[in-house]
Amino acid sequence: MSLSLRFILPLILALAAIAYGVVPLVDQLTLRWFVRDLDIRSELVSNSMQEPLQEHLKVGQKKKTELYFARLIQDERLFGVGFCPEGGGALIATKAFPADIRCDGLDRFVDPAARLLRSEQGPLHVALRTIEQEGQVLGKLVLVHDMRFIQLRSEETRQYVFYFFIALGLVVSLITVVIAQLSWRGWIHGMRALLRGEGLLREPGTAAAAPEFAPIARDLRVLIREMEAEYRPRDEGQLTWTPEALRAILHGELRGEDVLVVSNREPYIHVRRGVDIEVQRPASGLVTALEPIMRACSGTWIAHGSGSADREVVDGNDRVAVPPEKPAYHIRRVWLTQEEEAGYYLGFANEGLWPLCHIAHVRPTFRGSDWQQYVAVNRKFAQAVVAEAKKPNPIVLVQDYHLALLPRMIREQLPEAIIITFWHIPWPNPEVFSICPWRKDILEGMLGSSILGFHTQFHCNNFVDTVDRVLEARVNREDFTVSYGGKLTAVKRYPISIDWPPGAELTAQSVELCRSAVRSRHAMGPEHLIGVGLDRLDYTKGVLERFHAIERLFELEPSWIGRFSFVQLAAPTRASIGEYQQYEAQVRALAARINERFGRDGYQPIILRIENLPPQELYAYYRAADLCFVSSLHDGMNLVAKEFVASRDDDRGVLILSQFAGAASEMPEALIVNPYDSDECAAALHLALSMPAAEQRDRMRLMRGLVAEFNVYRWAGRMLLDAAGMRRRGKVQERKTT
Ligand code: ADQ
Repeated sequence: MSLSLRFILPLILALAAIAYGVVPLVDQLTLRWFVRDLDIRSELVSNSMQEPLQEHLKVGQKKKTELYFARLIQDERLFGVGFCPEGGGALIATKAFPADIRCDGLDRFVDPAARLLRSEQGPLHVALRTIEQEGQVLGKLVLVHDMRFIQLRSEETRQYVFYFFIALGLVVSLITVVIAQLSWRGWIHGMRALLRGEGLLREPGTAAAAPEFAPIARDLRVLIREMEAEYRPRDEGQLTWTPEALRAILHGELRGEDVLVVSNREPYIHVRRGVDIEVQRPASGLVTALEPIMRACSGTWIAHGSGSADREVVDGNDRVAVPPEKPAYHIRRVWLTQEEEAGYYLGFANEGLWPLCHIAHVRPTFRGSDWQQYVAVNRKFAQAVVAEAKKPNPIVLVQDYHLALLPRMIREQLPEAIIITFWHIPWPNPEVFSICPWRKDILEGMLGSSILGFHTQFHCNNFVDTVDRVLEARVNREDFTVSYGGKLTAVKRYPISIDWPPGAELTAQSVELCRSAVRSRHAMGPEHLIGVGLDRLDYTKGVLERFHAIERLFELEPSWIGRFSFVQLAAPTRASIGEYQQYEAQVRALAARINERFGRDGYQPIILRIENLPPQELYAYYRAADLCFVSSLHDGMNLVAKEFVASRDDDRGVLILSQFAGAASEMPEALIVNPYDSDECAAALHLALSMPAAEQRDRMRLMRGLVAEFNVYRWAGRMLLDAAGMRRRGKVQERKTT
């Protein structure tokens, strides 16, 4: 309202000013018209008087002439009539005839400008007419018209004109205000739509901004890009990623979201020990990263119930609350028969997909029966996800190559879910992947995901190339998205990492104590140098190549014999698979041969411990070591490299790292080697053993900085932030279509 007033008042004032300017003009104009009318009228009156006046004058009846004149001036506009006889006779005139019109001064009225006379009685119009008879001039007739009526009319006109302009002003103002209001509403509506993102996103099938908003939409897009660019470094560089930061994301960005994690391995395993039930927590980076999410959002973790007492502790819905000491979320256990486990886990996942994805020269085995179990178990997991989802649009975090078909199966039943699949192992090139008889099904299964994550950009590239080769999909290499069957999947890099800082219990014992404990355990002297290797006993980890490199070191630099030992801690894994049994045998045999060749009384060059060790013990080895050797033939990331770096708060120790581990792209300060090249590896071992403390410190500090910043909470946090972004974009889309 006030807006309207502010708008109308100036308009009315402006129009009033115009009116005041216009009125004098109208006055002048009407006066000119009236004078012309009076001239014509005088002409008419004088013409009509010609004959009666001649008659009256002929008989010389002055009286009759005066009476005749008096009758004439009954016309209200005629003020006076006079006659000046030719030859200087006395004026014959009506009573109120103006005194300043005299017969001897009539010539001044010949000029049209002088016909207007301002007398005491007001403005008068004076017209002269010569009266003749038969060619003889009888005298001059003087007709005086009263012009006061003109004044009155002019005033009236002035009023009308003024009111007209005021009314015009009001009407124009109202129309303007109505149009302005309508346009304003339209503009605000368009602007709000724009701010909600409508017309901003350039996605196929979405409406563009109205043309008049195009420049603003363009500016907004630039602004958003700048803000995003500003936000990312802040978020990635300055935010310290901790379990609390993860929780904050969940409470801020994903408040109220239903979060489900699905993995083959469960975060807590219940194992029967006699009459007691023991709770085991598998040492896994994945559990470390995802547990804070589960705790913060009270989500559900769906996993294979593999513990001997798992069935005993679940409720009627196969659920158990964990952690046992302070329950915060649920594990929903999926039960598998022995056949299912053999076909799905050992068979298709670990004899098929695992060697297929790792270039370790172990031939993948694909059996139709394994595949059937793989499909059936993935379906079982999908059913569990659907049953556990509290909303139709949960955020589901699917883990690893055991569950490649799951994303699509979930998508079919929960089309609105945000599914983030993380592939923990490498992705091979299209030629290698094409070996798989079910390559199409696997890719289709994975493309049910909203986001598909790999450790490195190289693996993302391989995946996109494979899709391009195998499926009729639309691949966008600019933003790394794949569009298949009308659904879009973003392929992104999320390098996994470890908890930072490592738990206090892991670094509680000083490096010196750790070193002396390891030396005394393995009967080493006080100056003895220690190398460690720490892996699941898997052929992809390059344990044989590592031992060959140690043998080569002793050949090339025999001075290290007796002064350096390598401790290999190997966790048994997939022991029922023939390939793994053979590998273990080869590792044992090679270690024995090298020990035979270079060992001597009380000195063992390679110490091989094939057993599962608790994290404290692993960290004691990391801290005691002078070097850690990671020689994977192919590895998604390799957490051992990061754990070693995290354990060295003394800034000492050298990391030798395979160029084929994902970690190599993140830690160039390590001594990067080709594990197939035993000479190069031997040289790296020699360099590491002789590296000055200052160089060790410089390299270690850089690597520790990286692991601190790019820790596992960031890995999970980035995925969740992207899921939140996707959800926001989904909401914008929803608004657009409603
Ligand atoms: P893994 O192939 O298992 O993981 P890795 O990342 O090195 O490989 O993790 C091994 C884990 O096992 C480490 O946490 C280590 O401490 C532990 N470990 C090793 N020896 C052990 C022993 N003797 N006793 C107990 N624990 C032992 C897969 C991919 C990797 C990827 C991870 C995470 O193959 O490339 O880095 O997932 O995504």
